[in-house]
Amino acid sequence: MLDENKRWFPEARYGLFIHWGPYAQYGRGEQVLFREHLDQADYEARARSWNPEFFDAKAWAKVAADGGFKYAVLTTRHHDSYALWDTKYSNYNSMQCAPKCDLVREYVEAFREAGLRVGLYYSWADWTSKAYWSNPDDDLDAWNKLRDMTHNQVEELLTNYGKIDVFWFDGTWPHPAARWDSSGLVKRMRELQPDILINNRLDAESPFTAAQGAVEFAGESKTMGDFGTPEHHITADNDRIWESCQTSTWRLWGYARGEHWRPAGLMLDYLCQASSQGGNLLLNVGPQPDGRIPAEFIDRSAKIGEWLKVHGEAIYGTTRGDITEFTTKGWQTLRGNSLYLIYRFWHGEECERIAELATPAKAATLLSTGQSLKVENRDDAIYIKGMPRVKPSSLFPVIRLDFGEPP
Ligand code: FHN
Repeated sequence: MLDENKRWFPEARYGLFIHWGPYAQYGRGEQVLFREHLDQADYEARARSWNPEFFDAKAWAKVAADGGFKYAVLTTRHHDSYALWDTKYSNYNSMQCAPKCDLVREYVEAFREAGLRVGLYYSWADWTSKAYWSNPDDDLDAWNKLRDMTHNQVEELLTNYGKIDVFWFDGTWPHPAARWDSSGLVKRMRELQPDILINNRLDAESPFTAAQGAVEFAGESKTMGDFGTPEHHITADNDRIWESCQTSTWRLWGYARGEHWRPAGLMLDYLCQASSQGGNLLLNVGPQPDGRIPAEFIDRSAKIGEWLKVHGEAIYGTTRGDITEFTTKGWQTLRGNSLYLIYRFWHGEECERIAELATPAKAATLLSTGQSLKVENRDDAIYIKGMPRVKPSSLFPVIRLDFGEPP
């Protein structure tokens, strides 16, 4: 059973993932250093001079709030090891380099002020480190320095920035939890922030990661952490809470110039699918190198935010629905005595037949318009009548079936 102080997470359903760092200057995603075998010294020199002149955390927070997101997770350090905060364990950070700004502090303060919960992403990986790419036994001093850097920086982030709601690890591979002392770090994290939710990317050699269909390079653990993190896919985990992370462009997480953007309907489909299976969606954006969020994302996110203003009760705070016959038409969620039918397409029929329901329905409401629909409870099924022939919503129409007093 989830602690009372952590139940906000599965109820929130919808989080904004933000991948941002000096790699955005290249416009080719967040892994350009590694994928294109760039010269480390050249990359670092360009990173040190990176200065996002239009960065405005309050503007980011407004986009998130308008989009209906309930929490956010910002990359504080990706695999290139550049830190977006004033860390004392490395001068390769946004305070000592060109921005002269603690970007993490700007982010947490602006998003809290906008009413969102704040999460921090931190990669165990340091692609600039020889020790990271070596067998730790070859040079234990170097390995221990790398591991201690990780522990110290995480402790800094959980000490100097107020209440942190989510900690999102990444990049354990190719080293197992024992090498990182993941358990020891998690123990310390819970001492510092008792209510924090920690994801499961804590062990590159977890049997779950390798054998049970997880995304093997994600370093997921089945036994450690508070929630699962299926990446680029939506796979329900019946044993614990989980959150699917998805990109808003083809598959890159960091800013990609000229990349194809997924349509708002597809992004919303991810959210409805995850919610219908009892999980969260962490939808990613990669801000531009100048600090602005791409207009293409703002446009799509606002459309979903508008839909959530009218239909959010079918998403936030719901649990999974499981009426098999409806699955060809859309997604379904449950909240108390209400069943929500989320239509991925509108068939234009005047009547909807829902079998498999033991309890007679008291009322049916088309959320998109507020219109009450006629309900007939017959022996074989519940019939909803009076549905408009024309699709009533720009994205996914929703019908709420009430089996008790309407919410
Ligand atoms: O290598 C990273 C990748 O750049 C990105 O940060 C994703 C987000 O979950 N995680 C790793 C790939 O699993």
